[in-house]
Amino acid sequence: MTASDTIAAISTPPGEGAIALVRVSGANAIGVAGKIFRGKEKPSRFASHVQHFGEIFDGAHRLIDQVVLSVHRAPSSYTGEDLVEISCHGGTLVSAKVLEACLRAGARAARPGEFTERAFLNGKMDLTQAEAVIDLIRAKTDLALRSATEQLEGRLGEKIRKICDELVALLAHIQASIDFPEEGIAPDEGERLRARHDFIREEIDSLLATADQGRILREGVRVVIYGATNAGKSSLLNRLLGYDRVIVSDTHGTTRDTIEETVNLDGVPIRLLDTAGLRPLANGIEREGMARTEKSLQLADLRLHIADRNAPKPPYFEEWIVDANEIVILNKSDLRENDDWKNFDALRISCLTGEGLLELQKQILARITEQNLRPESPVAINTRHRDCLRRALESCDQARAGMDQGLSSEYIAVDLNEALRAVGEVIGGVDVEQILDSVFSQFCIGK
Ligand SMILES: Nc1nc2c(ncn2[C@@H]2O[C@H](COP(=O)(O)OP(=O)(O)OP(=O)(O)O)[C@@H](O)[C@H]2O)c(=O)[nH]1
Ligand SMILES: [Mg+2]
Repeated sequence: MTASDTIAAISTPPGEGAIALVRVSGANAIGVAGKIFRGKEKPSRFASHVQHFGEIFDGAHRLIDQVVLSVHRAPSSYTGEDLVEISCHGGTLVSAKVLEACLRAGARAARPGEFTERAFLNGKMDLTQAEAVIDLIRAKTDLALRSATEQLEGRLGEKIRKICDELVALLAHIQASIDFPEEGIAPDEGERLRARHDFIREEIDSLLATADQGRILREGVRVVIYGATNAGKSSLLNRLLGYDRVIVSDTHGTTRDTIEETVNLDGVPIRLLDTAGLRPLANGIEREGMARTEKSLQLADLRLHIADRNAPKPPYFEEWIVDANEIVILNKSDLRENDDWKNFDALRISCLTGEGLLELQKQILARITEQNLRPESPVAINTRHRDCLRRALESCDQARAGMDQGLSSEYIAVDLNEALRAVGEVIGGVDVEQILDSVFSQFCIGK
């Protein structure tokens, strides 16, 4: 499958730099290059993957820039189509003019992600690999980067294909008894069939268990700082970030909105949220801020509940229930402790002197590890994969229920087909008929 038209885009980020890269892909990519490039040789005569120096001219034969151009012939290119790469000088206007020249010569402006989409459509990569490209670009920690690289190399795709193969084999055993009931073959039945099924279910389940880690690798752990006004929430955010991001003042209710920043804590990306302080007598804007705080708290992986050690203990602390997702912190340990806090079990820190902050970071990491949120395995699925695999699991369970109830093979096969389709969606679809044909050709069916 190939898209027919030729696309072009500036592949480097906007702004000034040493070099900008303009890419052209499609059946007419080399033709487009031929119209705008002048050098010792014509691009149509270039060997694949070799760089050539030359000049780019626009339609009116005006010189735009001196460039280096290479031709990557199908199918040995990123997109699997003929691909031309033009490295021009990295000015915003220069690169825009080179792109314009390409468009005037017959290419069309590419949509976001279209080069990678074509790579997928042309079978250069499966869907998980295409998704890994964007993860790789966005990776903020070493582990996220490693995870993306491994996914790009096809580790997740491999696992998915293995599950597909096992589902196909299971289907084949069931289908064999439908299609060739009289033939002298011995497809698995009863316990052996169930064991096959249960093995597949377990594999899907263990991939599903990586969803939380996948979310954290891609988005970070959501850690929400909350508590009474003036407790030092914004000071804590600034401290953990290492610079003064948020306004700090001794006025109660300084922070009105939620503020989010990402920090890298020992390789774990943390999305830190500073929130509007909670207090009973709040005006309109503050109430809205507090509503936002509540919302952030609902989505938090971990809550840092901070109070001022120097101030009286807020009454709500009396019946406060601290769960595993909350760390209670008493701030301002450089000041005298109010008697209310005597023997109160909490981590004491000072955002002013930095005392206790290392211990806090340790505790944050420990909680993340305890809750199995600390990403370790580089194979971790994203939300799309999770949705596909959940559907697959449901269908598997239905098939299993069918087996247990002694339903006829046709019914069980329908559910397993559904499961196969859902797992296949993770990598971009499987052709069930084709795989079944190839499996059946291996079956030794009677004489
Ligand atoms: N002595 C002392 N003062 C601190 C410490 N941490 C914060 N403060 C001060 O306490 C005041 C309130 O700090 P903020 O960080 O603005 O408090 P907040 O919880 O964000 O307050 P709101 O945004 O109003 O809810 C400021 O004057 C800070 O300088 C600390 O550890 N020791
Ligand atoms: Mg604040």
